[in-house]
Amino acid sequence: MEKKSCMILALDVSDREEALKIAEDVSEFVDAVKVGYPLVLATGLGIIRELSEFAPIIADFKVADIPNTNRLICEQVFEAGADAVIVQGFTGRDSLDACIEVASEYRKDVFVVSEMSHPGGAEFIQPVGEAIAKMAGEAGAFGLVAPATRPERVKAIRKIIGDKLTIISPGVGAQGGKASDVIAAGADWVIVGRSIYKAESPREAAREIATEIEAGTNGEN
Ligand code: OMP
Repeated sequence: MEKKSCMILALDVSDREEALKIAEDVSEFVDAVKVGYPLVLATGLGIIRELSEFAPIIADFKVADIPNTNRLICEQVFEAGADAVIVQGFTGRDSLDACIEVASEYRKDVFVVSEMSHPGGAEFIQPVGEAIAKMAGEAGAFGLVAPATRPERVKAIRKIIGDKLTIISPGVGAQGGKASDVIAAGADWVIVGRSIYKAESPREAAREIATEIEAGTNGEN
């Protein structure tokens, strides 16, 4: 995934035509499209290959099972054409290793959730977030998912992992986070869903956020 706009679209719509239209309209302003349960359960796994025409695809299935089941899930995800998969880290090192083994067989990437962006993310996963981040680095994951709603946590996680892993960060817009703040805190990419796909013009909404990120990274705000 090439770093240009520093933005990933979370395409959580449930209609195939709408999904394809939005992906095409915003492709100029996003470096990847994240596809998860809402869209895949509504339209089928084949949507991954259709969308890959517009951008690299991150399959967000937050894989969280025993190693054998994780392996079977990841095989399906990569056979379907995804470029990366998002997995949970709280299931432990053996479960994560299974995902990373499959990803390396397919020459694909794994992102590990280290802390979640919603208020409930502070209840159980935040206290172990830094340990998960450290484990993900040791296991050879490509990157982490860390919350744009708490840029100070992204900063703390970045300190632990150094430059070893990339950080993708959801929670911008609808959940209250600001794209340029979390990029300044150490995230490589922001993940944006509703603020783009629910906008009257998804293309204009994506353009605005991309401009904000660019201004922020140039030290203009
Ligand atoms: P919006 O809140 O609509 O911008 O969407 C955020 C996207 O990021 C959704 O697809 C969420 O499922 C996802 N997400 C979070 O919001 N918080 C997290 O902690 C982790 C994820 C994720 O793994 O992508």
